[in-house]
Amino acid sequence: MERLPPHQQLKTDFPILHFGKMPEFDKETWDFRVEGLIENPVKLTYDEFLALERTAQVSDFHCVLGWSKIYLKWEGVRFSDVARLVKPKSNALFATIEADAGYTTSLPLADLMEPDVLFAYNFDDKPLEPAHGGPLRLVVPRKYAYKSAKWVRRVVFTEEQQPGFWEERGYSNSADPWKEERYSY
Ligand SMILES: Nc1nc2c(c(=O)[nH]1)N[C@H]1C(S)=C(S)[C@@H](COP(=O)(O)O)O[C@H]1N2
Ligand SMILES: [Mo]
Repeated sequence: MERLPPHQQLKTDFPILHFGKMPEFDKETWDFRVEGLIENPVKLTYDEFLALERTAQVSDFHCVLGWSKIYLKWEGVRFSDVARLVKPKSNALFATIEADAGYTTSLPLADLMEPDVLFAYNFDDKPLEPAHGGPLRLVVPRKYAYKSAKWVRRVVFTEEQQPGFWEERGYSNSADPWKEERYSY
């Protein structure tokens, strides 16, 4: 199976890439909230999040700037398992993912419900490093990695798609690396 989308180069190291300052993690004040068009809003502590059903997943990672990594091993909670817990209403069609330091991205639920989409807290069988989004990041392997928000704190289910941080700055909303959907023009 071909794993490298068009015009992507394989990286051996794992670059660290984000806008702004890396947030600090305080286990005592950290929480994970799910809100918006759902029956059952939740606010979980770090330990409560770790107690959710966990899934391990090997997947690939494609940055829109042209580098990819393959066979990354993540462990965490499937987006679909979180959705099952919060019960989206019938008019919920998208979710906005909000991270510390103001970063956001959004996706159709149809993409987020794929079984390889995780809120990941482990990488390579170790706790996810802060630089790569620890304690918790979203991993959306089938989209360019700006959809894989690091330091996730809140998910909001919506009827219409809210533009994310990079999407507002000219990057594609659909972000499919196999179709090279890099820019919104
Ligand atoms: N919170 C946050 N998440 C983010 C970003 C960011 O700027 N802030 N950048 C995205 C982009 S463009 C990429 S390529 C990946 C990089 O993840 P890495 O630093 O673990 O390689 O994080 C994504 N998630
Ligand atoms: Mo990126």
